[in-house]
Amino acid sequence: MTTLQSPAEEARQILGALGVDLGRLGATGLPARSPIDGAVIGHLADSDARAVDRAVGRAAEAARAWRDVPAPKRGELVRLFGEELRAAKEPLGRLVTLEVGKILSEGLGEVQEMIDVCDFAVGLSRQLYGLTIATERPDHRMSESWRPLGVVGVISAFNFPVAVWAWNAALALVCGNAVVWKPSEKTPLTALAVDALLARALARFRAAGGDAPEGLAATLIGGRAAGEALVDDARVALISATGSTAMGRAVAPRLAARFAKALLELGGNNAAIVCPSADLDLTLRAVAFAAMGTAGQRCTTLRRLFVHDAVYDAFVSRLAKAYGSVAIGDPRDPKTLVGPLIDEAAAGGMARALDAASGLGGRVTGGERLPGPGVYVRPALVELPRQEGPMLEETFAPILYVVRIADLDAAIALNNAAAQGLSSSIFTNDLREAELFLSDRGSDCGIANVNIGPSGAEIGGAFGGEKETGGGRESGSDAWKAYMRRATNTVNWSRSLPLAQGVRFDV
Ligand code: UN1
Repeated sequence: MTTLQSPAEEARQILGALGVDLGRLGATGLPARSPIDGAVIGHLADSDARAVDRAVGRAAEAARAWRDVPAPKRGELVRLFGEELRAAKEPLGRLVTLEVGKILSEGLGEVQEMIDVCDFAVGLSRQLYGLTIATERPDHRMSESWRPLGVVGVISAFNFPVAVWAWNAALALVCGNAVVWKPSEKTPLTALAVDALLARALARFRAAGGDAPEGLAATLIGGRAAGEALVDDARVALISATGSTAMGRAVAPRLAARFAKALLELGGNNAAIVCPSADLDLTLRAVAFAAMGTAGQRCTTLRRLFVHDAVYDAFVSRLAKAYGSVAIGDPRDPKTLVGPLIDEAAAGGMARALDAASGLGGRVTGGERLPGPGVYVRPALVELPRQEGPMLEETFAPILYVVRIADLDAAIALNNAAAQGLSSSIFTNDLREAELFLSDRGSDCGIANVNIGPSGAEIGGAFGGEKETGGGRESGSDAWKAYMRRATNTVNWSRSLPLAQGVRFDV
């Protein structure tokens, strides 16, 4: 085993190198920890409602100036930010690993996802297309155009502490908005690092004559009170919130009460179906990554597996071997595939779910607690006689429930029986099965894949899901429209006033 530096020491070094003022790390306030050993890296001041009020006030003013900057010029700021991310990919990726506990290749992948969405947003900054619409009236022109919303609030979760903010911020900024971010209180340090990198991009943008107002992008370190103040602030036009369904249930009615826009990215209880014709080597690798990767802490993590009777015994025994042998430990060690859970509460949730599954006749492989410091567990494979109990709940931990199936229609019904509808997969080489899964009668999720696991989406597609996942879509495709308001514009360039629908009103 390679000797590695203490996570706290290494995190401080990286923060300093990335331009974060280490003076912000004090002895009181919100603790920032590394799950690698559970040690506190430092404490940060907790933003109160007044701090939120000030940041939103500045952002509202900034948004009024930023909307006057042409969109392709706004894209230039995001391009510069993408350059900063490219230059800092290695240390920032390592900081993600230190603060979240995901393995280094996933930490780097998270930064790559930020770079990708910046590139996407830069292209988009010249493509915020509206429509020209046929009008029934002569010498009239009808069109649709897209305008900035103003202030966009982003509330993000610990598991993708910086990428999810980037999906939102890169798009929101090219769309002409100011952004106020409340990162998870479990991951404030990566947020501060990203904030420092954005400050560098802003400085370069201004030095080149760009007009970026103060307060355009604010980062508020804080807990629930700060999040609530952001959600309730009438000047915030859209809240994009990523987290649990419980969080969404608390946020959505508050936004509805003030008719604000909501972009919700909530829980997932993602499934995959393994059919008799599946390439089992490929399926094994896909299932292992989707279920055990990020220690089961992605919203797209594979949690439910339906395996056809014809391949069940052969496949599940191989899978059990993989669960027994996967390397667990310090995520900085290149041999490690599964790092720590974020905190003790996550291990508690996992243990409770496994107990409940055993009570239902589940056969559990793995799942045991490993020695710390830090919360390390062996991922668990749970063979259940039928889908019930904890299998229908999202436990944010590496538990994969497996159920034997005899027919595809029944498996699709089981896939769709979850309360959430984020991501789903089928493993098959049968065209008819694949197309059925993707059809109207198939998966009801926002993401449906063939011969790929449910996690690890690229930013080019719209990301999000249905039902208790919240319905929001982020990153690619036309997700940008969520950050703008649509205006339908009709221009009469004739000398008369024909009314629509043939209505007469002659005064
Ligand atoms: C999340 O877990 O909140 O598809 C986001 C994926 C990643 C994003 C996950 N691109 O797994």
